[in-house]
Amino acid sequence: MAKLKILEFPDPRLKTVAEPVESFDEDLKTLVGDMLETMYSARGIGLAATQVNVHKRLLVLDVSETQDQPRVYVNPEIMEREGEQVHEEGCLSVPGIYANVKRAENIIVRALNADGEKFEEQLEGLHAVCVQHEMDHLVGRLFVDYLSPLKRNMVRKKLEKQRKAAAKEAEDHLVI
Ligand code: GNR
Ligand code: NI
Repeated sequence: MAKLKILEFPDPRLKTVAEPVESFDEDLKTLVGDMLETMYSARGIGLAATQVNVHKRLLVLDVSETQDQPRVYVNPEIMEREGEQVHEEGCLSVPGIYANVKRAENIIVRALNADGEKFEEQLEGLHAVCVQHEMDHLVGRLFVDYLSPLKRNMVRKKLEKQRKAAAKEAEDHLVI
């Protein structure tokens, strides 16, 4: 298994629209394993293939408290949505930024597992939020796209500042 690099906003590759998965081969299983390792190591509850620069319709998540219930959704489709919920969201591609986002409360999702077998389930609460957040990534959308352009610009500047501070920190720690 391998930990993959997560793209960060405003990387234009995060705007790529993913293509359906067509082959359920060993490469797909390796990618799923690598995405789960990447998600757990980053302490995320979900990860879309787009975030690791693979533009296929595939997402993984684990919304369990014990972080031991990995779930895989290949070519996911939302068949039905009902109700509304507002949840504070974060994103591994927008580190350190949190904002309230309005999503459907209940959804019915149809998808395939890593073996290409079809399943359908009804989700609510955080599980439903997470699937909707990840499916947005697959069409090139981030949760900050729901904010006003002004706020999104503030996010861009804050991330730039964070990155500069991190680079300076790394420099300060250089031992020669
Ligand atoms: O780790 C994550 N937490 C989270 C919290 C609220 C709503 C959505 C998420 S998903 C996010 C991981 C991520 O960026 N997935 O794309
Ligand atoms: Ni995200």
